[in-house]
Amino acid sequence: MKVPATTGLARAPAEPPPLRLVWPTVDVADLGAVVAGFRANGHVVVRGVVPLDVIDTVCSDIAEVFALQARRLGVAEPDDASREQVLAVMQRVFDYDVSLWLAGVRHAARLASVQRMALDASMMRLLDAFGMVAPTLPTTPVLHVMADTLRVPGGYHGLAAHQDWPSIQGALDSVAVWAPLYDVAEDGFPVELIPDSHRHGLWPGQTTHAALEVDPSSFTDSDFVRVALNRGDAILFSGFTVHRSAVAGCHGLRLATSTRYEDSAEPTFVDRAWPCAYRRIVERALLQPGFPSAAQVGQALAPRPARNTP
Ligand SMILES: O=C(O)CCC(=O)C(=O)O
Repeated sequence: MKVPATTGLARAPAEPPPLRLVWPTVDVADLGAVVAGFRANGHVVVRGVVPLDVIDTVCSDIAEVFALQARRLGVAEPDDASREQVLAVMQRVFDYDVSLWLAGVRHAARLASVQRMALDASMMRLLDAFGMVAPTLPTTPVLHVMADTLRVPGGYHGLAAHQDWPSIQGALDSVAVWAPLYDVAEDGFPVELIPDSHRHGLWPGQTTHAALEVDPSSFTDSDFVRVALNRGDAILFSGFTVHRSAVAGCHGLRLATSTRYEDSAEPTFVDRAWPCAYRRIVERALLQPGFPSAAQVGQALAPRPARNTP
């Protein structure tokens, strides 16, 4: 690792990154070890933290979002919310119209179930263990979709090396929780990170539309570690941990959510009056002029049967 102006380790030759194990890996039952691991390393892998029924609901809602478009387009709907079926229906919508697929991904990120996962009691327990006072979310959870067959030309296909803090600029002790919705193997687009990179504070980099990307001359590919995660597991990392999407050699569909939590009482956060680089922007002009008619409003409000949601 070539860290900013502190060490002078040699640049490794360009070759595929070795698959080292991320340490530490802790069961959620040992919350003390979770926090200790995070504080010592800037990241920790927590096994079994997100309840599976909470994840199941997210997956079936995502399947439903794309099923709604599949029905409209007259293409096959998913039979269930398995990864294979979700990929298949996403693929059909993608092949029909990439912008419709993108709209589906953006819409799925707004699902109540995604937000509920971020606010589940399991997450609140974690934040309590970290000693967070009146924790806040600087923005809603992010839904990350990666698949080799769902690659928008010139569009998003993973994030380059970055730290989260510059995108938020809030509490210095923020914790990001990255949780897969299906198992993620080491060749299934995991997140990879540089252990101990948080110790160097802000790394030099360049602002892009997606992040403040860390200067590639500051690291080598072999500095990154990746780990396979099962559904229910999560990686917790600091706002200063350098991380990126693993792409090389990866395939399949990977779905994950990530949420950032901040401690209202972090002293510099209080002194800086809780800044937040995220902005909510509202388009005031009508997106579809002339829509809706009064009849459409009436129809939308007509009685319909309740759903038995889990
Ligand atoms: O899911 C990914 O591939 C990237 C996640 C990430 O870098 C982030 O959440 O900051």
